[in-house]
Amino acid sequence: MLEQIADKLQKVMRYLRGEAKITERNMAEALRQIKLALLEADVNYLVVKDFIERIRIKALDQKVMESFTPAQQTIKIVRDELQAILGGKVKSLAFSTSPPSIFMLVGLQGSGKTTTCGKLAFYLRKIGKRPILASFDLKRPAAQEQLRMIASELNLPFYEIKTDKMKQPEKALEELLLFAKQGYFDPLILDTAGRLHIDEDLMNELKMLKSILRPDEIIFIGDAMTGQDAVRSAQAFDEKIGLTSVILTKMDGDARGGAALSIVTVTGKPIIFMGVGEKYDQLEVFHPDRLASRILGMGDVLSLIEKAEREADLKEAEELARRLQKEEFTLEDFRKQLIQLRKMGSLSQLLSLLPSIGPFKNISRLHLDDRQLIHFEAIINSMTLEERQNPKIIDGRRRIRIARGSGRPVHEVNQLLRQFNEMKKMMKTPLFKKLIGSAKISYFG
Ligand SMILES: Nc1nc2c(ncn2[C@@H]2O[C@H](COP(=O)(O)OP(=O)(O)O)[C@@H](O)[C@H]2O)c(=O)[nH]1
Ligand SMILES: [Mg+2]
Repeated sequence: MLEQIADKLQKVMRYLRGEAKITERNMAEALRQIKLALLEADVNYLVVKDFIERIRIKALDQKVMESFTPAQQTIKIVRDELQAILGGKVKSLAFSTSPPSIFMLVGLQGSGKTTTCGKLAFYLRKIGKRPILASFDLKRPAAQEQLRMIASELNLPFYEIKTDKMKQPEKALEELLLFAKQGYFDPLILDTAGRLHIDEDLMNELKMLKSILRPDEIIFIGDAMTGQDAVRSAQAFDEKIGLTSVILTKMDGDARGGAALSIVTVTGKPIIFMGVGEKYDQLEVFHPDRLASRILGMGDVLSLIEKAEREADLKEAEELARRLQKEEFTLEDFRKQLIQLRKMGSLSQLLSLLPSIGPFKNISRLHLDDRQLIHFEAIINSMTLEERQNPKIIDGRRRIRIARGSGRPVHEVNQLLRQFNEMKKMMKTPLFKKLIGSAKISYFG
């Protein structure tokens, strides 16, 4: 996610760090590079222009230039401005004081509306709400089927609007509202029709839905992978029906970042969530501050801690924290840790949240993918207890035996031992301890 833009901007930040003084000259060079990076990332031209100008003014302020750490301060300015164009603060959904709240999802076909309806309901139920799903499509009443299947997969309530009822939309929607109200559901999440292109027909249908339902949120679902096209269609939807917020999907495939970095400024609507994969739990609250830090390689430790808090097996986390403090981390712990990491979701996704500096510099070299984790587990399972406690004794002969036992090649055994040592180093850092520790505190505190 956003690797391309992150790569380029981090290069500029390294350039700035290398300069002893910030002068108009090296500042101009840095700004030129930032501008190029943003334009290559397909960020809206006007957004780029404003962004660069604001940084120029702030960074060339006397106080910054004469300070002891001009580069650091400039980087902070870039970070803050990046956060600003991503929307500044986290925005929450607007729930109604007289339930059910109504959230209507709109967008072009294929943008991820139906999937996101499911993800959103799944997320809201997790935080204690009682969502209900429904779908309205005059042209293709059968479109409901997809949402019904998602609902049944996730065990979420779904209200079916019978095809013949679609002919009297007002009546059908009133019945739907009554059902939601009487069942104390909140919110009602409504999936709507999509087209490949914006057309009058669709807009009229959505306008009708809006005037009957008076939704609390009209959320534009934009496919981040389509870059400025997503921004343009958001604009068009906003002009025709009026939007309250945006969810960007397929951020997992969006290396450039053009949509995320433009859509808030261009439409004036906040991004509230982002989709980061096809699975139903791959919807994340959109944190402009954390994302800005992540793009600049400052890491997103808070997200990581939250993830650890949510998913980790906390008893084991505590035990691990204890062992880390005593520095007796063994391969057996590593094996448990691997199992835990697998529970926490895709490891590469997790590792990408760590800052790419200091002890974590080589993290991308670790190349741990989820299948490899399973292989590693198999290898460790083939070791004796003694070998797990004291990996130093694992010589060439033992490596061959372990490889045979686990059905993995010897070089993979070597790789595992190497990565174990790297991991051991990494785990001794205060940051990692804090991470493990926070999981402990939230559970035992
Ligand atoms: N990788 C990825 N795929 C997504 C995401 N959200 C949706 N999709 C996929 O996008 C495709 C279209 O989604 P769908 O919900 O049917 O779009 P709709 O036509 O707007 O209702 C499906 O294959 C989804 O699995 C996401 O955040 N990441
Ligand atoms: Mg759909």
